[in-house]
Amino acid sequence: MTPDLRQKTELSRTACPVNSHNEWDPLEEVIVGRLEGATIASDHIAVTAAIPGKSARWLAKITAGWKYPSFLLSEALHELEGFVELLGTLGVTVRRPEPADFSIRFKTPHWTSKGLANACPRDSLLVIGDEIIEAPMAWRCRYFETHSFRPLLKEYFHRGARWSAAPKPELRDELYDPDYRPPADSGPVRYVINEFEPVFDAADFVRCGTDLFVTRSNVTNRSGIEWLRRHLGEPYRIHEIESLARHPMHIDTTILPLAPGRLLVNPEYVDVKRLPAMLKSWDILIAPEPDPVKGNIQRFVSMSSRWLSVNVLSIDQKRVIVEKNQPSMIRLLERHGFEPIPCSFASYAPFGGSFHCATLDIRRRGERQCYF
Ligand code: DAV
Repeated sequence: MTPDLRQKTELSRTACPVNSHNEWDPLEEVIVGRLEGATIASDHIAVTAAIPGKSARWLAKITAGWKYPSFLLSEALHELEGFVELLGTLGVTVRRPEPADFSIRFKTPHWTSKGLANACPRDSLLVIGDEIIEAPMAWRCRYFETHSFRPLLKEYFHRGARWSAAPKPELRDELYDPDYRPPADSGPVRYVINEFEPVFDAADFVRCGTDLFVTRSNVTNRSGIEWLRRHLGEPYRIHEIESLARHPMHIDTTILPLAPGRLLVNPEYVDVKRLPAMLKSWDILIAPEPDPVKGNIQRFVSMSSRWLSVNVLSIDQKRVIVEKNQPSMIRLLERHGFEPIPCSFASYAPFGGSFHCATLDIRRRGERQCYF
C-alpha cells in the first residue's frame, strides 16, 4: 500500500463525514452552490417544459446558453455571501464546489449541449445516510454537473463515505415527448419525459429516515423512482406524493418535512386530503400565499415558481432559514413554535431555487430512524 493510500485508509476509520437521514437533524456540514460560470439553461424541450412562467419560458428561448447578465449575477452573489456567512455564524461547516465554466459546449454520440451551473447541489446529488448518489438527470445541459463536486466527493469517499452514481442516461430524443405542450390550468398533468430509461433529479426526493417521499415530474420518471427503490433496498420505503403542479419539477416547493410529525405543504401543488395515509397523524402546516417581492426583477426571469417561499432550510428541529421577504411564512413558522431565521435570497431565483435547492446537507447529527 502506498503511503498516500495508507493515509486515506486511516482517515476512513474515523467517523464518516457523510451522515444525513432526514431534513431536520442538527446541521453540521453543508455544500452550498456557486454562481460563477453559470450559463442560462438551454432551450431544449425538457427545460422549457419545467419553467413555470410564460415570460420566463419566452425569455429562455432567446437567451439560452448566454452567460447570466452581471446585474442578476452581482445581486445574487451578494445574497449568497450573506447566506454562507449566516450558516457560518450558526456553526455549520460550509463546503463549496469548484468554479467551472458551464458555457463550454460538450457532446455525446447523440447530441450536444452547453452546461448550466452548480448553483443547486440539491438537484444533482442525493445523500442517504453515509451514501452520496449522483442523480441521472434528464436535462442535457446538466449531464456533467456533478463534476465540479468531484473533489469533494473524492474527499468524502476517502474519509469513508459511500459514493455511487445511477446509470448514466443516454438522453436521446426518444426520452422526450416532441408534442409536449404546457397543460391547461386544471385537469391531468402531462410530463415531457416518458419511460425510455430511468431518470431522476435528487431534488424530487425528501428524506424522513427510512421513508422517502418523491414526486414524479418533468425530470423524474417511474423507472427512475424504481431504480432508487431497488438500489436502496430494505429498510427503505419510497412513497409517491401526487403533485398538482402544472410544471412539476422538484418536491422541495411542494412538501418539506420540518421535524418528526411536522410537514410544510404547498396547498396549490398538493391536495392535502390525498396525502399518503401514513401522514394522517402528522401536523400539516399549510404554506400561506407567497408574499410578492417588491421591485424584484428576478421574478420575471425566475426558473421556479413563486412557491420558492416553501424552499426553506432547517438548521435543526426548531430553527429554519426562511426568505426575508416572506413575512407570512415567517409568521406561520412562529405560530407553530419554530424559530425562523430570515435571510435575503430572492435574487437566487433565476439560478434555480432558494435555500433548500442551493444546499446539500452532508452531515446532520443523528441516526437513521423509522418515523412511521
Ligand atoms: O415550484 O417551480 C422549483 C424547484 C427548484 N429546485 C417550482 C419548483
